[in-house]
Order: sequence, then structure tokens, then C-alpha cells
Amino acid sequence: MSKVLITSALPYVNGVPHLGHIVGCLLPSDVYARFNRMLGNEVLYICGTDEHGTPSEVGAAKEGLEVSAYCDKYHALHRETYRAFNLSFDYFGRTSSPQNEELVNHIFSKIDENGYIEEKSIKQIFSIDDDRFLPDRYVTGTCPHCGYDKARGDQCENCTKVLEPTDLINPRSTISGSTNLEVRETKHLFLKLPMVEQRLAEWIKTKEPFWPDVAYSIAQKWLKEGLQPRCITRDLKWGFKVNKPGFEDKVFYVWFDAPIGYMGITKQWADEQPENRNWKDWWLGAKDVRYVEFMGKDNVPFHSISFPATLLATGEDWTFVDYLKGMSYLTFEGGKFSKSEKRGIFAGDAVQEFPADYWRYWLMSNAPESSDSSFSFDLFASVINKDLNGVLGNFVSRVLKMTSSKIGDTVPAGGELTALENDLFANLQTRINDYLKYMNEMEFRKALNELRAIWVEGNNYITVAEPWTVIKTDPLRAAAILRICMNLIRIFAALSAPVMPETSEAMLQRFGLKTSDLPGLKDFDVAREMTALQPGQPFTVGDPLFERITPERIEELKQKYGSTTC
Ligand code: B3M
Ligand code: ZN
Repeated sequence: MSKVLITSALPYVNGVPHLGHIVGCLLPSDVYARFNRMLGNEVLYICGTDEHGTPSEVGAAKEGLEVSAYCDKYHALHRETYRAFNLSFDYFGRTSSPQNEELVNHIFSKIDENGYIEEKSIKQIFSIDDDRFLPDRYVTGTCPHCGYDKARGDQCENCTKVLEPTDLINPRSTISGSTNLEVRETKHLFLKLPMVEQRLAEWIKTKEPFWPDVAYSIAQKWLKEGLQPRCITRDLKWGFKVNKPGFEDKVFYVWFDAPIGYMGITKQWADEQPENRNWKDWWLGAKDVRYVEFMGKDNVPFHSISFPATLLATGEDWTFVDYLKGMSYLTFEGGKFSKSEKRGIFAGDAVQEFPADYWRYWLMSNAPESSDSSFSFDLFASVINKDLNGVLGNFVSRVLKMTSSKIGDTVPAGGELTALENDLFANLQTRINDYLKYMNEMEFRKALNELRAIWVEGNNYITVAEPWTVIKTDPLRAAAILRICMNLIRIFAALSAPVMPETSEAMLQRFGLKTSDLPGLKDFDVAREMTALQPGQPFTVGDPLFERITPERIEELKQKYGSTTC
């Protein structure tokens, strides 16, 4: 059994999660965690809310709440939404926890002691109308590199270049829109990235070709451009106070403490059962851990450059990321999801409309992996109707209904297997091996293609075997065919479980089985699994697994969620 540490990028606590957030890191990491558990690996799957930074301060002010109360409120909302999507975190924590503060202080002191920190006076933008410094994201202006006019002060999301707010042309306050800004001098702490550049480059080189293109090329681009010292403190009230004399009135930059949050959250998890759990087993001197990170592509620079650089600078034996899965963006009918413009379906609403598995299946089969992908209600309905209703749901109800009405309510006995079954087993074994390989490689679209093809094999088999005709002349043969089909249902339940846990459970329930009865996915052997459901085992037909989405329903959803094409 190997140990697999999985983290999903920590969503900012402010802001309501939309489908793009779900597919951008949360859901793929969940599918991968579930898959690894089914391989028999020891998994620790960590996530939580990213709570520091200006957005929390601004959001709290808007709602008239203390920042900590605001974070409590939205942390609960995130937790509830992810629970509804059946995200199976081992722990969903918070970057503002005392455990994280302790680690941030420790790491900062280490890198300071080791000579990786320098003080510099910088010019920062102060907004006179807002009466505050405007750090990073709260200055908007034109990108000096590509001319994009809505670039933020921390990063241009058009060309992904990291910026300082003072780089922007025609800067304005994102909070009030005011251009009544002035530049003031303030003293800050910088991480000397050039000091780690060489070691970082060597380390990243060892990752080719094991990182997906999107991640590897972003990291390479950064290195090629040369690393600059990076400011890790901010003039804010909300955040972890900097533990260095002369800087007590500053806090750490949110991107300094957020990735350390992965360790902080692991410590929160361990502190709940100190006798059984030790965070260091995963993070410090942990030689036996494979560490996989999931994130949107805009987060790649922080995870491939600044965070590993921070860890290198400590001189301590931290766990470094082994595989970094960077995802592209999901758009809403080609445009942006926007709460303020009421465009796009948000995660909380989505699970009110349809069961989580519909979304999980659609999002994973259309995951924005090598390029962006676009959500639309037409596409969504067509996939649900075709794949889930037409292929999987139809197979399950056909098999169970026919057996129940023609033979009885137990798995039927009888019949020899024929060349048809040998072909089926061989085709399935090939497809299943491919499915497992793609899941292992986190090639989710390809994996889901195989999953669908595996269901199709079942449909093809029953169409060719024709038990409804055969039963008239050879009831034993028909019984054998239907028993094979029932075992197929159980196999489908096993293979679908990482992606559609509730559907898998519903399929098993037909046979009085539970998720804990599922076979592992390691060395999955079709011929062996085909004998798992033995003659005489009772079953129930049950309700259809899925509901068809009608054209009227599609129209209604388009109206409700601001589709551009309605
Ligand atoms: N909160 C950015 C984001 O949600 C940031 C990720 C932190 S991961 C340590 O996209
Ligand atoms: Zn740009």
C-alpha cells in the first residue's frame, strides 16, 4: 500500500463557488482520491478555505461583519456545498487556523535565519477615498505586457504575467473605482527567489514529462524569465501578523500562508486524533509519500515556483509536489461565470436542480484539461440523456425488469458461457485496463470516454445476445446471459464509483450490497468479477437511475441561469 497525499487548491472563502471552481480542482481531486482509495492506497485528501487577504476584508465590510465572523459564515457555506457534491475530503480546514499560524511563523523564521529574506521599501498605492493601501488584486488597470485593460495588480489573467500594482497603466481602485490614488512608501519583506532559482530549476527538470503540459510550460516560462525577489508581506489588518521586530503592523501575504495551509490543515486533521495521526508523517521527512496537487492554471506559478522555493529556503525536509495537475477554465456558454451579472449556474444551485452525480459525470467528461471547455444546458442535457439515461440507466433497468418479469427476483442459474462471453470479457478487460491507466494518469476525459465505452459494451452484448428471443427456445441460455448482465451491473458500479458514488451505491442496492462490498480496482480481473453475483442472490428492480431532461426543462434552466442563447 502506498501513501498518496492529495490536495485541492484552497478556494477563497469570499465568493460563492461555481461549476468552474468545482471542475477546476475540487472534483478532479475527489475523483482521484476515491480512485486511489479503491486501489487500496492510503490516501490523505486535504482541502479548506483560503481566508486571508483583502477580499475577505472588503467582503466583510460590505456585509457589516467582523472579518472572522464573515469567514465563519462563508467557510460553512463552502463546506455545505462541497458536502452536497460528495467531495470526500479527509479534512476540510481553514488557512486562518492557529495550526497554520504556527507553521507560517516557523517557516518564516527558518527562511529568515537562513538569509532568504530581505527588507525593501516599496512604493504602494494608497487610495485616498477608500482610506487604505490597495494591495495586489484591488488595483485594476492596463497590463503593461499585453495591454489587457482589466489586469489586476497581482497578476494579468490574460497573459498570466505576475505584476506589482504599480506596474499597471491607468490604475484605479477595484473597491470604489476611484482614481484618486497616490503612491506611498512602505517597508516590506521579500523572499529572495534568485537565491533558490538554480535548485528550483533542477528540481522542476526532474518533473518532465510527468507534469501535464499546462503546468510544466508555465513553470518553465517563469524560470526562463528569471526570478525576482517576491514581496511576502502586506499592509492589512486581517492576516497573520509578521513575527519579526519592526514589522508587527504588517501581515503575511495571502499567497505566503495559503500553500502552507495544506500543512496547517493536515495539522488540524491530526490534532483531532493526536493518538492516531501525525501531520509530519505526510509532510516532514516523509519519504514514502507521493504528493499530487490539483489547481486551476492561474495557480500554477505559486505552486511550482513560490511555494517550493519557500520550502527549499527552510533547508528542511518537506514533502514536495510530485505531480501537479493544472486545469484550464470552464466557461459558461463561452463567457465568464458571474454572480453579479447573474450568468452561470453556481454550485449550490446546481445540486438543487439535479443530483450531484449528473454534474460530476458531465464535468469530468468535459473537464478542461488541455484547453478550456464550455458549459451549456444543451450540452449538459444531451450528455445526461444519452450517456446516463440512454446507456447506463437503460441497461440496468432493462436487465433487471426482464429478469424479474420472465424469470424471477433472484440472480438466475444455468447455461454454459459461449464465445460471445469470451469476446465480451476480452473487450472489457482491455477497456478496463485503459480506464484504470487513464485514471492513474489523471487523464480524466480519456478515462470517462472509456467508462462510457465500457457501459456501451454491456448494451452491445445484450443486443447481440437477445435474451428476450433466446428465452423462448432456450431458457437456460437466457438465464446465463442475464446473470452475466447482472454481474456487469456490479462491475459498472465498481468502475463508476470514483465519479458517481451515489449512482454506484444505487446500483449495488439493487442486489442488497453496500459500497464497502465493492471489489478493489487494483488488478481488476473481469473473468473473476463476472462470478461475484451467484445464482439465488435476490435483487429488486428499483426506480430508474436517472431522470430524462426534457426540452422544456432546458428552456426553464436557461431562463433561470442567464444563458446567452435563450
Ligand atoms: N485561493 C486561489 C484560487 O482559489 C487560491 C488558491 C490557494 S491554494 C494554496 O483560485
Ligand atoms: Zn497581460
